[in-house]
Amino acid sequence: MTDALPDPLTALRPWEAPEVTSWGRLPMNAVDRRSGALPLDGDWRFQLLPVPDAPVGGAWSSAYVPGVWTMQDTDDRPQYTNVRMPYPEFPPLSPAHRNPTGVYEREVEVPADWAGRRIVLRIGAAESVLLVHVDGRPVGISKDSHLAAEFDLTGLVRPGSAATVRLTIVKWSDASHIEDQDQWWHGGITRSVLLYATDPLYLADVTVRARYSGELRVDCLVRDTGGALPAGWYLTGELDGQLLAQDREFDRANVEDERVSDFLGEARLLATVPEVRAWNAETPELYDLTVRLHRADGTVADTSRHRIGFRDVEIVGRDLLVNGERVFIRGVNRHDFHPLTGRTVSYDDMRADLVLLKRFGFNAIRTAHYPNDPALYDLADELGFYVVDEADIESHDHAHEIADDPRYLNAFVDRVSRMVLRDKNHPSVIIWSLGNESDYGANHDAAAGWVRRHDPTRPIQYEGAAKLDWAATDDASDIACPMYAPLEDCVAHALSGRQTRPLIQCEYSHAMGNSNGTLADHWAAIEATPGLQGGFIWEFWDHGILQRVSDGRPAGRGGAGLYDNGVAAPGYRWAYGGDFGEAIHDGAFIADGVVFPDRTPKPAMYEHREIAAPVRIERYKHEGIVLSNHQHFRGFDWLAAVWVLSLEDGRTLTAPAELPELCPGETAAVPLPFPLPEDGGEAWLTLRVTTAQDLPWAPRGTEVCTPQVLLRAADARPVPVAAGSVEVDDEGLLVHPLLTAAPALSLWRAPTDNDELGGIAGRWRSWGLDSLVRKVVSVRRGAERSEMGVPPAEGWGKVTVTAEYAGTTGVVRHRQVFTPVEGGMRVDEEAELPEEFHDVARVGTVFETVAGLDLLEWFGQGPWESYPDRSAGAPVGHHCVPVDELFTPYLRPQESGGRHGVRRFTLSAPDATGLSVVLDEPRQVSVTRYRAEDLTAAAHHDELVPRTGCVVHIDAAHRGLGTASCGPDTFPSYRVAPGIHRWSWTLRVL
Ligand code: IPT
Repeated sequence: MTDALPDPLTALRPWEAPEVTSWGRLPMNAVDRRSGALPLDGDWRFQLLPVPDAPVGGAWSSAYVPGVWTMQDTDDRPQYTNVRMPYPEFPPLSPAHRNPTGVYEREVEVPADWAGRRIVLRIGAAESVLLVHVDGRPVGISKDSHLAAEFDLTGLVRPGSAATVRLTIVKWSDASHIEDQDQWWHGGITRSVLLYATDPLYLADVTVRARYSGELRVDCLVRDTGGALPAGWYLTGELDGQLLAQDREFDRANVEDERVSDFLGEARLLATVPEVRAWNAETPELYDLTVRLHRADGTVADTSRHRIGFRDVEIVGRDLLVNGERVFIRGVNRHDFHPLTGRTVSYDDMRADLVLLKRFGFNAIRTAHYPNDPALYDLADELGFYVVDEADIESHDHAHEIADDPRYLNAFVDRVSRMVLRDKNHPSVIIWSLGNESDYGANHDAAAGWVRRHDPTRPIQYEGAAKLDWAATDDASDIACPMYAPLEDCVAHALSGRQTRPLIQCEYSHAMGNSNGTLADHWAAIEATPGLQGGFIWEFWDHGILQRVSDGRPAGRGGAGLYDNGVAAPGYRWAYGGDFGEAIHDGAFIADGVVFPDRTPKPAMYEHREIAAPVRIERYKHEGIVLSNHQHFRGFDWLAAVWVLSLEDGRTLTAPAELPELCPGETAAVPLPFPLPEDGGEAWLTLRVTTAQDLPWAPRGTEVCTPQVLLRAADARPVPVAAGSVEVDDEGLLVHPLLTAAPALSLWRAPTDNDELGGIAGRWRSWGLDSLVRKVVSVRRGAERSEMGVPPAEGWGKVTVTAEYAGTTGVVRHRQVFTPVEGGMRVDEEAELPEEFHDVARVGTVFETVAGLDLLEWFGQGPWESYPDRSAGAPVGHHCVPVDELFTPYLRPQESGGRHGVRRFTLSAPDATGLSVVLDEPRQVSVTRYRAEDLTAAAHHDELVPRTGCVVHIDAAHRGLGTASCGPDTFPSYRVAPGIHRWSWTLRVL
């Protein structure tokens, strides 16, 4: 290629021309071209230019395709910003002197047997502007970073010889201003590149409409490279191996409306499938459809294969119906993300994402905030997910300016229409989304108009349109799809009588760090309130990039296996915003998913699984246990179950469970599986529900849910008999052989992301809760008759310690009464919080133990981490977890590892020595290797140095988690009030 003449593609400066959405690019379509294609993935010659019009030099390195150069060995690193653009230039401009531009080049051997065929180059996705040259000749331009671009190379390449393909990718452009999504900025080619050939007579598009009734309509477009179509071509279709046009089983099957213009062939295949197995997310029944285009002599010129599903989507009144049912949308927002490649995801990765979501009760995905990899939709069809397919439009930083800017009109319509053209045949796609966070303007209406005409079978949603008035009926959105709306507003709207359309939150329950508080409250309200149908949790991934700590580089594709259980290997860490030295960044806001960067589920996932339980225990009554079916389309035949009775005294009884035959929505009483033992104290009955057979997303025996009911409440705890003595020093601190730090008052927790970004931790710091100064007021040994109400002999060993904990704006008075009892001591505590401390993190006790007590066993909620407003997924029972596994390694260290509703626990060494604690009532307890200040001081998990002993918190009250990093705080009922708090616990040596 000669660089002497100005290259027309570069000369156009298309990176600053929003009107130019493409040049020379073929129309998007839904024809399947996977078979027979020539993959061009692998190492390409590569060089990174400082700006797009810089001359291409002679020095090449190499880069892997598909892959972003920002994750490979270049000096252009990933950068994370949320709302703001990473540079100040106003749309449509980009930084004039710093616009990394990757030039990828390779030779392609064009198969000799492609002679006479139409040859097409497909670039799966490139961000943000793609310029294509072949043998130095300009071929085309494409924008729209998350959809494929195809170019016709027929006549430009010679079958049997090699062609040089050059792909130039400009990182910053006018398009970046509408790709301002909350994710890492990268540059490069993110999906596969391939070359394929067709007959000159070819299928230009296939549009499938398959209805719940069994009616099938397949509309095909036919073209010929020569322009004019040859006479006599025709189409056939085959459904699950049966020819549509010939099969007797279909009562109406034929080719209809065949219209042959000279240049554009249109034909429609029709059929009605009797007793069709309908598609829905619970039973995703698919049929194989093959469409064949024949030449006049009957030979096949072109073929397209589709997996189709028969289903209807409609809005009736304020309900979104799938096959006539008002389904709940248990959704999550999903990005194409991978910690080693940044943006390139394999089929196996996507399958693993969806399998995990399925196992945790999700049934819907919003492809935030752009069309995801095409294979994701195949998997959603197959595994059963409702998909909100979202166009690649987010102009967040300049939303208002762009929404009505006619220069961007093309881009809006182009991006939305191309998505629809690509994904229209997927039964999983039930809603089109016009994009995210781009204000609302005429450009949106133009795009919506195109969709309504082209695909009237699916509703449209766009948060920016509906947010002005959820009840409006004249905007671009068929659904009110707010983000982070307070629950009470949603309920009030549904009850207002004004509701005109379904209310499904496009984002809610922000999963940043230790979060997703009040999720169960949300779902209780959604399920109880007609008009509310669910929403999409923000988001699936923590986008931590695996980074080598020594040189700060992304580990890249070589980093496979350098992580486990959510934690990066020594010498590596999960990078978030700022970790690549970015001057402008938004920190850990990129780590806000329900899974860690290696897809390890966070505890919030278990909460979700239980909230989505298909089988529920409604109540325990004289008639037995009342079970209900909380699905929409199926019974319980895919499930197996076993009853587990957990008694406080340590016993666990099990019995096989027979699930009743229940249709969706039905309830039935089943008898108690065993007589309730008369002794044993508190008793909980759990139905452990698993898959009864191997499913595509779960082997037989996979746990599905664990609904639970209380059969018998705890008896009043007997007051232990006073005996022996306790040792307390002059400072009023307990001296105990197993404790290295005496029990003290704790009001502080390492702020969660919600605490920090919600401004709550700032308040705590201003009150001085992170650095309370303890002053002992008095230490009294022995008891007075009047005080104890017991004979002196029993009170003599008792020690009462009064201390003050001073913050900057208030003082907490704290009293501990240590009463020796058989085998240990009882500790009664009381703390009086002044009015100033009206919403603290916790009120409780903290102490530290000697090393070696490495196993925690408890009776209470578990085994997962749980908090007062996130405890639905943790059934009460006997749990046993090594201390090192109790902690949750959130990317930015924060309060974690808590267990809710703990009644008693033991901490023991392998030789069974250790300590036991019995609590006066179910309390929040945590046992970790870290003090709150250790966690507060660290910015990344790898900076933490575990202590050898245990840091134990017993909380009289612990603040809920909420979601205030982006959304509502926890409810007032989960906050810690000022005033007097009392709690007590009994400590014994094992
Ligand atoms: C909203 C965005 O749509 C989403 O991309 C993500 O940024 C999320 O919030 C927070 O993580 S935008 C926010 C400013 C409400």
